[in-house]
Amino acid sequence: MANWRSTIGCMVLGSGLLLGGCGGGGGDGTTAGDATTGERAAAVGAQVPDATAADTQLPTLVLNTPADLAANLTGRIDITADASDNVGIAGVEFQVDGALWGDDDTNPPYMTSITTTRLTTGQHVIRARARDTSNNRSAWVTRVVQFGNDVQVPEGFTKTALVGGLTGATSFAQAPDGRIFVAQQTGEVRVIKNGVLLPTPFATLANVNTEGSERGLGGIVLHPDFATNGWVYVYYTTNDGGTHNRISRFTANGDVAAGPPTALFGLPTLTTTMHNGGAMHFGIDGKLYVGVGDGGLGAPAQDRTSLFGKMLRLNDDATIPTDNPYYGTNTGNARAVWAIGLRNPFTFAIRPSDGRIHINDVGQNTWEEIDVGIAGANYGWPNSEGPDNLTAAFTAPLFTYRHTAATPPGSAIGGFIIGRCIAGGAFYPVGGSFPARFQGNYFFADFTTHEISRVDLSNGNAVYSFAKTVGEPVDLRVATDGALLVLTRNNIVRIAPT
Ligand SMILES: [Ca+2]
Ligand SMILES: [Ca+2]
Repeated sequence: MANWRSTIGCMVLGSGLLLGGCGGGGGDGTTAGDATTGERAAAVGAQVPDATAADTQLPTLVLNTPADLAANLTGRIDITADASDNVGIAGVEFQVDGALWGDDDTNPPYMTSITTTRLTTGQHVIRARARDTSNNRSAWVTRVVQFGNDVQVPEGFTKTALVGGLTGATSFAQAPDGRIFVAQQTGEVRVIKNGVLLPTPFATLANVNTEGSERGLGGIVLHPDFATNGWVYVYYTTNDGGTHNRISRFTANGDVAAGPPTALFGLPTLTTTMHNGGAMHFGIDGKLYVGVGDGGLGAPAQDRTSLFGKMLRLNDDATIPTDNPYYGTNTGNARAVWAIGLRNPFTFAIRPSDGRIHINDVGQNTWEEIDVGIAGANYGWPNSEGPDNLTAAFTAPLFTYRHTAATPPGSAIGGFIIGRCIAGGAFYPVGGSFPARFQGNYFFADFTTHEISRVDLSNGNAVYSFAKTVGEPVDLRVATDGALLVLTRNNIVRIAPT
């Protein structure tokens, strides 16, 4: 487990070359930064010991308030710091959630403030660093804090119900034409067109097994060439030939299926109703990735010849790619195994820009986790959960959070992010309609807390609270218009800049 709090400070430091250049007599005039730095150096000229020597000594900073792990903050909070340097401090920069917060403070006392109601209730990360007159920067000093109040989206965003009227929704997908396809657990595929839930289902699956609370239709994905081939893939529990999960494919004819689906790939017979998995997405390699739960059995997740507790990789006709990691050592359908050691990967996401995969694995007793998808990786279940009992054989989670608050709150891995069932993941694209500080983030939801958080992949995988829904989230998607869509059991919530 990479401890993101210890990696935040690893920013590239400014060099002392600018001051050296200025001291050469008249300056080399190469950058506007020289003039600025030169002016600052002149302003503290009495402190410059040798104008011809570069100052390479970093400034230092002490962040006085807020305290680390300050909880339930309300009202306005002041962020205050002291800075010192061998030559002189040019300014102190502040960040909130990985983005600069206001201008540099160039005069002591160094401070800024934030009104807590501007950000969503939950975890936020405050940072400060000092810059000296030679543009040397201290490491970021970080405080992880928790905002109180009851704020459900950050300032500048609105949350609206795109559509209601769904029943037992589990997964959704969006066509290039904007239509949204929703899987309902009892076997219906519904279509939302122009913001309206069509009364006639796209299809209703026959022989769906919905025993227990987890069986049924659990996943849906559209082929990358859906616009031309109309292929809609579903993952569901069927009674045909013994109770098992199956991947089938419909062909669309307008807003309804052209006929019954074709069964493409069968998973092993189930012996419990739990941990069915069901998430499906196409990679940028054109392959179909499938998250399969451990069937409530645990141990088979470590058996690379079992299909339980795995990420699978298939061709779009459910034949098996010959470059799968165990293609040469497994036989039959087990050649589809791509990664092992998962408990219930009910949701995952693939980044369109480069194919990076984040697998959300629902935990058992203590931890929820986000794993980075790697061919042949072993994520440890059932021997390891979250950061517990990791060995060299297991790939540690990218981020993991507890089911219950630590003592004191926020002090364990995962900080103030708490939940019992990770469900829904989406990469927010660079160039989308969200402000720059949200772009490139990985958003994930928790079914039990209804909270949506975001992983700041460019800031040491720090995690910030983003939104909260009324209903229970089961899936996330960035819509074709750049909004973040949250599928709950009975509606779709749209979150977008105001
Ligand atoms: Ca210095
Ligand atoms: Ca794991």
